[in-house]
Amino acid sequence: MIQFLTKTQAGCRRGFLCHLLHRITTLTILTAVVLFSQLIYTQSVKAKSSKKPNIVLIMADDMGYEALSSNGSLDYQTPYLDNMAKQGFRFTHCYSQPICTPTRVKLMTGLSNVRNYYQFGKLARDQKTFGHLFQAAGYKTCIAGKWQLGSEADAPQHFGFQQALLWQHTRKGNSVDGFDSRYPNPRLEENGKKLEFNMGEYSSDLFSDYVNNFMEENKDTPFFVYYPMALTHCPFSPTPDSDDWDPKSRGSKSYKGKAQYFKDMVAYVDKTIAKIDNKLEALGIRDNTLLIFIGDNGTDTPIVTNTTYGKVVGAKGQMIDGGNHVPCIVSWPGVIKQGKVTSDIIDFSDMLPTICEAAGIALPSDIPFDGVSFLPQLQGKKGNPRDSIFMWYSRNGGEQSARQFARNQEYKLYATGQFYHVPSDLLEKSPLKDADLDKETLAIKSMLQNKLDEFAKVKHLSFTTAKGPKPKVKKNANKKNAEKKAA
Ligand SMILES: [Ca+2]
Repeated sequence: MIQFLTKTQAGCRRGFLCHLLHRITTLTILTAVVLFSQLIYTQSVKAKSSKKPNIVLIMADDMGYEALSSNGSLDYQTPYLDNMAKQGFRFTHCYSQPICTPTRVKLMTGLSNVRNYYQFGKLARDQKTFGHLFQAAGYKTCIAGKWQLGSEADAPQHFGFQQALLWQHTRKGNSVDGFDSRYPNPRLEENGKKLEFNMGEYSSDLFSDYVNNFMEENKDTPFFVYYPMALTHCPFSPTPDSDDWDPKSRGSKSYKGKAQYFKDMVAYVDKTIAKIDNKLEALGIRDNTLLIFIGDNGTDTPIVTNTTYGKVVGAKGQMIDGGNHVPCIVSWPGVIKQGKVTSDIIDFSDMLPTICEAAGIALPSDIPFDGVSFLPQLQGKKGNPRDSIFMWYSRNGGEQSARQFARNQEYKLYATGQFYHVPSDLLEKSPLKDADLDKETLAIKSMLQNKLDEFAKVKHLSFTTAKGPKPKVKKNANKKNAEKKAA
């Protein structure tokens, strides 16, 4: 019994020490686990908050400012884009170039056309694009939609896009027997490889599927998607949602098609934006994705749109407002905390510096970028809004035929001296005379003249001897064979 007690007491003493040691050890381990967990959590939050944003830049073709119901259209409805605008930013003064290629060159390089535009349908091979900048920064890059910037098979990769599904890349936009190949059963190229579709496919569905697949595959890495849509360029023709959609159609044979379908095409743009936006949401990356929707130039003729501010006549290709006033909706739920309609004026040279700043990409110092980043405004700051924009436009690149203006939200001054009040004179029929102007308006005119003078000093670079290969001009005799081979 004594022995048992002694043993028990000794056991108790040993047990107490063991218990104490055990508790100390457990507490030490627990503390280490808690500290370690906190460290992991802090790093994870830090990683999450510092993860570079994805950029999705979507540009409709020939869809002017007035085509969105949020911008005043009474004839078409764009509920999805309208809702996106309500929660994001809607710019009421965004200006492109009057037609496709000049706009694309300006958008992709961040430079005024006066510096680097040389030919319709071409982008000089020695130019640096936003694709290059994002790829160099470790982004995965993708382009889908319309190309029309050089038919070399490697063109999209050469300009910084790792993945590409394009229309009018290595082939012309029409088949040899005259069908437009951009919409139903389209002829496309994926990374330069020809693809034929003949099962009732619609190009917008193919492009948006491609974009969505790319985003899914790269959801864990920052990515940059540039989607220059085929819609809503002519030929105005049925979409899969039109009553008379024909899945066997080979496309329109007339260049313009029928204007009555423009409405359906606008609705399909809206539906496509919803499809991509919903995909971002489903992937759990919507908050960290900056999505920008723009139009590449004004609506084409013969489209006339009734709006809350009167009839707007499509003026693609022209210097008047209807030729280059375009929609711009910006959505970034993780950053834009409150929806805003802004009258800050922006042009297409501003997109490159804005998306680069959003991604933390420093602009190369050897390129004289013309844009101003509007990122601060998206972040709720005043930023550095422009007092005016400058446009230099020459369809075929010649300096002699170039037209130029500088403008602010209300007034526009041409290099040739004509001065207009745009809101009251959309068609620019009544140039203002100095004698009729008050001091304030004369000061605006003087400010715009300074802008014109500033760009008058810029040297227009000639790309007739561009570093890249000159485009091969096919002779008519060879055209038929080339088209047969392509098919
Ligand atoms: Ca266009």
